[in-house]
Amino acid sequence: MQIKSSEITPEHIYLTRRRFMVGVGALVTGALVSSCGSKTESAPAIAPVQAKTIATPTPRPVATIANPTAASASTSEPAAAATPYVEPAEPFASVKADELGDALNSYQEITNYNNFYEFTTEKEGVAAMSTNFKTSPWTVEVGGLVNNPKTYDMDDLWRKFTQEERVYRLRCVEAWSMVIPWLGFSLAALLKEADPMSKAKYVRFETLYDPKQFPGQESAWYTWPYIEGLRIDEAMHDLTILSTGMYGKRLLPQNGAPLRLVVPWKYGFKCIKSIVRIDLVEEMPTSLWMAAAPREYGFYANVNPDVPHPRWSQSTERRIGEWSRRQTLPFNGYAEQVSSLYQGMSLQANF
Ligand SMILES: Nc1nc2c(c(=O)[nH]1)N[C@H]1C(S)=C(S)[C@@H](COP(=O)(O)O)O[C@H]1N2
Ligand SMILES: [Mo]
Repeated sequence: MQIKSSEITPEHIYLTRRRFMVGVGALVTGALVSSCGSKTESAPAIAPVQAKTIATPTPRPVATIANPTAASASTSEPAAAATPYVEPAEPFASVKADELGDALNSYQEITNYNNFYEFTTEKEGVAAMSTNFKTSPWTVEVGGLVNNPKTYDMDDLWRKFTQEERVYRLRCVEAWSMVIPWLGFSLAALLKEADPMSKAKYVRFETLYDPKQFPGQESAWYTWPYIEGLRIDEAMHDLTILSTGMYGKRLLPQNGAPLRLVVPWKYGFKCIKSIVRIDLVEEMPTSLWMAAAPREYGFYANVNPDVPHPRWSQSTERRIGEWSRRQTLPFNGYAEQVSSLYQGMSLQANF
């Protein structure tokens, strides 16, 4: 698909076409939607859970988009424009490719090839090792330099923030990549609610620390828990989301359930999984990878074909499921949206 750059809006970038809300209001809306018999070709073949008894093969109650062309940026959109979220029985995405025309990776691929060192360093072993990981109850504490600190449980987050489908490329620093249809909400919306103080300059994220569930946390090679950070303007950028799901389903443990960060223009290790704390801070946080190997992993970690990792080139990558390598794109293909964040900064020095 060719889009003139003048026509590119954030909406075109991640192809958001579906928005969801949950809760009582949503369930009522769901009933209305189904009784109207609205359906679209691209809608998931799913029915609201509580409507099971009346659900017949046709017509299927669906999560339609109120008005795809009028859909606007996530943070200002009233929740009322969203459709009810109902977890589909089968993985579902409303598009088949990203905005560059690259096909989505399969649900199978995305859930069976993972980096999650709290479980194991074996990518193909994470899925099996994480099946019993306890994601409920789960709370996320938002605090630090904010006027409105708050502890959310996952229901609060699902209910309060409109969930959107966002198709992004994920580029691991190890030079492989995937195209993933995430479900999630704008981090900016959460941060606005927290109301950062003016001296807050960075956002610091922390993964659960629980060696009983995370055997990898017994390893002394790393400083647990996993920590990541963003500059506050990076955190507020429209492309940055907290993900709650993937392919229309709630996140599985191997992908960072119940809540993980997704910052598509940075290497995958910035996308911290299974988050329990989000703090606004004054100083640049030291991430687990910065602490482990400061010469190899910097704070910024912007995808950059021209800045090699000390031990390998970053100019090409292997898309999972493909044989030949592809060129790596500056900022993972999101340069137009994010390069202004780094104006006047050396991308070599700030790797
Ligand atoms: N807590 C935690 N978050 C993490 C990691 C990890 O080991 N622990 N690995 C990172 C790396 S290196 C990558 S590439 C992505 C992989 O995400 P995926 O398994 O969902 O594809 O998660 C990132 N987030
Ligand atoms: Mo990675």
